[in-house]
Amino acid sequence: MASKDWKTFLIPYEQAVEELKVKLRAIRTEYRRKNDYSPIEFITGRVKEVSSMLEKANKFGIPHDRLAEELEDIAGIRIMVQFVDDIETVVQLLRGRSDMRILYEKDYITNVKPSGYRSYHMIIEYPVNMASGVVNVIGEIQIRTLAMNFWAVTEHSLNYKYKQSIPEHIKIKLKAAAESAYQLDETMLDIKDEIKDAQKLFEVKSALVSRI
Ligand code: 0O2
Repeated sequence: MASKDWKTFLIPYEQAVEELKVKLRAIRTEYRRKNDYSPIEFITGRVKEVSSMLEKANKFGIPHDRLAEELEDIAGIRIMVQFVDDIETVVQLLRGRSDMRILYEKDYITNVKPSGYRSYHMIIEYPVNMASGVVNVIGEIQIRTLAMNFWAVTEHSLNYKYKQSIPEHIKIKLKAAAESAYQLDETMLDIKDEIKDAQKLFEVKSALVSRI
């Protein structure tokens, strides 16, 4: 595909990512306005790099005219939460939405990947209204705690550095770090109510100070 064709191919994906970021960030704003605890901490989104798409297509033998159907993470959204049980809340929230269809889900929290990776993935179909009509875009929403995200982002950059062949001694350290991240999530969950109270107090104090 020529670079102009890639640009055209990616338009609905870019649109989907932008719309989903705005809509999902609005959920956090809504909770905050109501002075309620938000299960969403922050959201990021990206459209997969063409080089990364081609790499994956080559790895799995996907013909270029099948990319839209076979590559499910061309449009990617990441939702970060503070506590492990917020993931279930966000999952329920997404399942109840009328602007997307959940195709299937992958629970890498119960079924931790051999690398140590933990996250909850939802593969969705999202309609984008283009000038030419509606295009149903397939995308992936990853939901994870801040600790899971720290681990995943770090491991991802090491994979990039070592071209997917991280040395064994570093892999062992990464496994240990994944276990520590899991323990951190469990400990924070134990004191979730304490933390929520403290954050609420802190927000009230900040609001008062900003009015002075
Ligand atoms: P990027 O740069 O985030 O786009 P497979 O290749 O079969 O393992 P599959 O079936 O395509 O994966 O889907 P899966 O397992 O849901 O993984 C898709 C995305 O999840 C990955 O995209 C990563 O973002 C994340 N992910 C999955 N496993 C790992 C892991 O072990 N470590 C980290 N850091 N992230 C992971 P890409 O295309 O790899 O990368």
